[in-house]
Amino acid sequence: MRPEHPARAVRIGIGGPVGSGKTALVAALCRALAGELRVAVVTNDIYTTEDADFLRRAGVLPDDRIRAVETGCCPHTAIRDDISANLDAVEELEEDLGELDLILVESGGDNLTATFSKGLVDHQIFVVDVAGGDKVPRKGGPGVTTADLLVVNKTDLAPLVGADLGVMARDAAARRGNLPTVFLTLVGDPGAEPVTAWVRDRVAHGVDPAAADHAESAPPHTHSANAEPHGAGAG
Ligand SMILES: Nc1nc2c(ncn2[C@@H]2O[C@H](COP(=O)(O)OP(=O)(O)O)[C@@H](O)[C@H]2O)c(=O)[nH]1
Ligand SMILES: [Mg+2]
Repeated sequence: MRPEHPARAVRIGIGGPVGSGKTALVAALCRALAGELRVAVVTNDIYTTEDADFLRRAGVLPDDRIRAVETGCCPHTAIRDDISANLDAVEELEEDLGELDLILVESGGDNLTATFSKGLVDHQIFVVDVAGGDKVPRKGGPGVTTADLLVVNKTDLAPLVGADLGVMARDAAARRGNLPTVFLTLVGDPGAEPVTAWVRDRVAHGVDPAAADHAESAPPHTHSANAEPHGAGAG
């Protein structure tokens, strides 16, 4: 399963609105994969270390494999515009722990416009949930339209909130072309089987050497003047 000569760990970003289930998905992935891969996690919150604390309490990984970045700003700024704090956290994990196979970076909860810089992660998962209404995939935005994997979580709640999964599947397909979408319930599928399989596959393919170079040459310390002043969240 492990690539023979990993240049560095595969980095996967997990973004999406507050409360959609990003931390719960990170926990599920750690539980499912920690026995077969060397996994570490970076969490992002605005003013707290809430998500890292949750993961540590849940015991999904040893404490030293979980790092918290306190963004102090809109979450998307820290994953897209000024990624230096996140890059530092990722690199510190690799320095302290030695070779790793997979680093998951959870964004602070944000709106539908948030995406990760390619200088920070190799692949991105965008998590929405059915409780936000079945209109969410139709509304589009870069998270929904361009993420490498779209996860529509909390399908167990669909009957309770009147969300039509067929509509969500149709709209997601229309927005995303050939990019994959999976429907998930972490209540019914605590191992997040389809997402775990997708992540396992990404790790098996390893890091594209060009992407590794790109990450090293990316200008992480620039602070975008046009960062959008909205969308703050703590999830
Ligand atoms: N019913 C249901 N609740 C879920 C599911 N996934 C996550 N949750 C709950 O949704 C809430 C928010 O999840 P969390 O992972 O903190 O969301 P985040 O803000 O995106 O990191 C928590 O209470 C989770 O237990 C799911 O599939 N079904
Ligand atoms: Mg969270």
